[in-house]
Amino acid sequence: MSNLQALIFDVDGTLADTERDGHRVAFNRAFADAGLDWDWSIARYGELLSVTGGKERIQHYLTMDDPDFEPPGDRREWIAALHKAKTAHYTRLIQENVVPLRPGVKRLLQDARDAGLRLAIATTTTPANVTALLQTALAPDSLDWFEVIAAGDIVPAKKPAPDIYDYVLQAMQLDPQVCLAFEDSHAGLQSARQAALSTVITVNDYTQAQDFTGASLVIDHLGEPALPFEVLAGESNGTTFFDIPLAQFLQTLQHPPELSTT
Ligand code: XBP
Ligand code: MG
Repeated sequence: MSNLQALIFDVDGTLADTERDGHRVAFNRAFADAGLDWDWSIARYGELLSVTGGKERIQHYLTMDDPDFEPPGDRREWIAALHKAKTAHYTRLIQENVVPLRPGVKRLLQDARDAGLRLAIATTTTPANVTALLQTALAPDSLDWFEVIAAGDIVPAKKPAPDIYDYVLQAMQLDPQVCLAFEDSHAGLQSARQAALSTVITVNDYTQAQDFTGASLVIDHLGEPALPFEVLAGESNGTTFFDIPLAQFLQTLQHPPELSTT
């Protein structure tokens, strides 16, 4: 019998495919505004996603791709200002509804609320980005659906470090054994698994070739009754879309110790 109590969601790539048409476009607009000739193509951005966090990604790109460029003034402050401009572009884009939620996300969140499960968010992205996405794509009141929204610089080390999931578990006073995490990336899986969370992966174009060893279930999306998911690894208990009984099934399985990264 399951004692599942909470579902914890990543945002970027998991709730919505925000990276290619949201974050990437916002970065490029901020670069253009700043007079930079940087332009992140869809393919190059896929490589840059291995660096989690927008400020960290800019820092990495500056070092690797434009090492001779000397930002004016303090480098950290310059990156922070550029990133702030990117966040403004991103929230505007999201408010224009350019990025919908992924299949099954809204249904699962509503079902979880109806079932009395507790909900939380654990993400690398900036808090304003989460607010814009939830209010626009989920529901105007949906910030209240989540007991904890842990985002961005609230912890010192971003994914793949476990800090953001540890923060959520601490804030909710929950053991990882009674929770299930939802992620889309290798870095996100490492983060959740190091926090001892059973983790479901919904892959996307940027992450489908990544290593998801240690995940409870790997699927192409959460699915709907009329839109079955494809199981890429793991056992879906005969279900074709992600529902609460499947969440409970996966939580009771837990993980054999040899798959644990803790
Ligand atoms: C998401 C990210 C984020 C966004 C940019 O990772 O890496 O950095 O791309 O967000 P995850 P900011 O889904 O694993 O949390 O620019 O606001 O940092
Ligand atoms: Mg993600």
